[in-house]
Amino acid sequence: MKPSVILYKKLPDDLLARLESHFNVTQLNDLSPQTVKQNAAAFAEAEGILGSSEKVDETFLTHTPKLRAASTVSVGYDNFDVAALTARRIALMHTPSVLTETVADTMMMLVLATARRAVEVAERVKAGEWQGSIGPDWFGIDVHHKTLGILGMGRIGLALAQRAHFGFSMPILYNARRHHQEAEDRFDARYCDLDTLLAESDFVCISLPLTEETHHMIGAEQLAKMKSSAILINAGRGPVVDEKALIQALQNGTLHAAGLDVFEQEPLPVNSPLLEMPNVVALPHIGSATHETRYNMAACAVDNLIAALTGEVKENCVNPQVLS
Ligand code: 8YV
Repeated sequence: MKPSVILYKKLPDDLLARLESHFNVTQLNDLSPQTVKQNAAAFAEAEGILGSSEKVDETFLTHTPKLRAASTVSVGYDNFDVAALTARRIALMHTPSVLTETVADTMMMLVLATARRAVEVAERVKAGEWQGSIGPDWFGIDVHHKTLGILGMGRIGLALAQRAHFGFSMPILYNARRHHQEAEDRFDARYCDLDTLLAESDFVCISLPLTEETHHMIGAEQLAKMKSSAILINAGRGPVVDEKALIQALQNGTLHAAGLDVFEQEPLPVNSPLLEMPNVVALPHIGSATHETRYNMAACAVDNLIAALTGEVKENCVNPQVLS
């Protein structure tokens, strides 16, 4: 008998076929309490689940007594209660490597778009405002040779450092839990404390997971330490930044601009003051959202679930202690 799994994300046909060749798959739209209630029998039998951003916590786990593995189509897993999963010996699998380059591209795009005001001036062209030769009210600021500060030197931080160093000749500062020799050797990145990074960087780029330690790590106090000419980029998780404090800093002009792919609440509420600011580039959490990368993430998540339930896990497990 094939193990039963719940799929709560749409998969490309070939990947769905691969999943179905190993498992009895119940396809659902989400993991909302209503969906769980309506499909109680399927959840009671499920040994695996595969999806992405839905919350998986203690309450959810009371409905899945046979669950052995959860596979998320993402690198971030802050929506999973890892301690609760681990206590029940449920393996949590994620997709860390396949999206690195794409997310780093997104971050570099935000650096360029905010510095050169790409979105704002493109909108002015569309509005018919380009009537003669352009003056300083269309100008941006340079990116090349400016100092880039990276918070969190994981895979994505490293790929961003590579782009900034080789592509834009940018001196790089970074702050992370530990020194990263490769970043220092290959990209000349200099480790420094958070306050120094904030004070010296022209661009502060956040590439951190959301944890208890990183929640609101950038608040009013930290924003005040940044140069008033500096730009904040966040493509990690929204709640790493205190959004109210960010809005205030932008409104007061103590921060030059912000490029944001993630927000405290997603989708970003349409009445957010951020949407009224020309110096804010707000993206709809597209960090990894290319056809190629989203396919590779989904394929990785499928393989992760197959490994966790029917084979041998060699990589991508967040809590490998449950496997022994
Ligand atoms: C995915 C992400 O957005 O991998 C992550 O952690 O934030 C994104 O790349 C998202 O979770 C949808 O699958």
